[in-house]
Amino acid sequence: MNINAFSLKGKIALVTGASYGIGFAIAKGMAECGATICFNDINEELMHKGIKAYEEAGIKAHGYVCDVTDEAAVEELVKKIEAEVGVIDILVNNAGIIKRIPMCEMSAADFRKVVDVDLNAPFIVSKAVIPSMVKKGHGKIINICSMMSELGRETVSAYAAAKGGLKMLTKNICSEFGGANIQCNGIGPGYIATPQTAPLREKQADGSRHPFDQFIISKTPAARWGEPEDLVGPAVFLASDASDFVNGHILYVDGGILAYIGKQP
Ligand code: NAP
Ligand code: GCO
Repeated sequence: MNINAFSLKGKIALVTGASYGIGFAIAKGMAECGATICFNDINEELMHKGIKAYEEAGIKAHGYVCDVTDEAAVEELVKKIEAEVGVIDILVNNAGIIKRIPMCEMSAADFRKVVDVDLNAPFIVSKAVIPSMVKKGHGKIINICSMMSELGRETVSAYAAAKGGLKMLTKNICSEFGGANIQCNGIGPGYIATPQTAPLREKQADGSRHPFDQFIISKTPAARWGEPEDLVGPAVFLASDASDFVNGHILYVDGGILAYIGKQP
């Protein structure tokens, strides 16, 4: 086994929405394995905060302001990266939003917004980077899916529909571009402690854990929330030569949630 198969030395990675949270952790880990990091945020101030955070970690990241739902802006972003940094070898479609609203109270506009960011945008960004990957003769695309690519729950109809679609988009990119030596896989994080899930972990007035927090602990064999760092090893694997024959796979990094009926109350 050539241990260098896990190295990302000489590779250029674009991680979308990676000023903080899961995207930041994945990008930082990829940089520590040798990759050059490009990332975007929709918000300029947060992008600059992200640059600073990478610098504090000893990483010279290339930051860009771009709304991943805006096809023209994404095409411009990819052209800029190719001119300033080089052809993208690894794309991580990480940027995402969630709206937790009971379905019959959710507007169609809200539903469309979630699908736009969580499903349409990974299509848009993948479509922008694939032609150069084909020309280069290789590429890695990693879509950040979710438990909701497999399971539903109340109030997250748009998010589950989008993440379910993202699972199938992953399989379709695999099918359409596997012959060009492009591997497209997904990572399905469990419940990870980031700003996106902060409302589900807020301490109660009496200092007790949030009911949902307690629920997730009971549904996770690891009996803990995941940390963004728990996703780094799987992401590096899927970005590296070590996974060249892994394609169309959703790698769930969930502490065992999908395998477990849940602790008896
Ligand atoms: P987060 O803390 O909410 O961060 C999301 C990032 O995406 C932010 O940097 C945000 O930028 C960016 N973003 C949102 N809309 C964008 C747009 N239109 N264009 C560009 N950037 C945009 O989320 P997270 O928890 O790190 O999650 C990252 C990914 O993992 C998401 O796809 C999420 O669905 C998925 N995921 C999360 C969990 C979890 O438990 N946390 C589990 C499974 C999957 P701004 O801050 O400027 O809005
Ligand atoms: C929710 C959570 C989840 C996580 C994640 C689980 O409200 O249920 O936000 O959706 O974000 O997607 O994998």
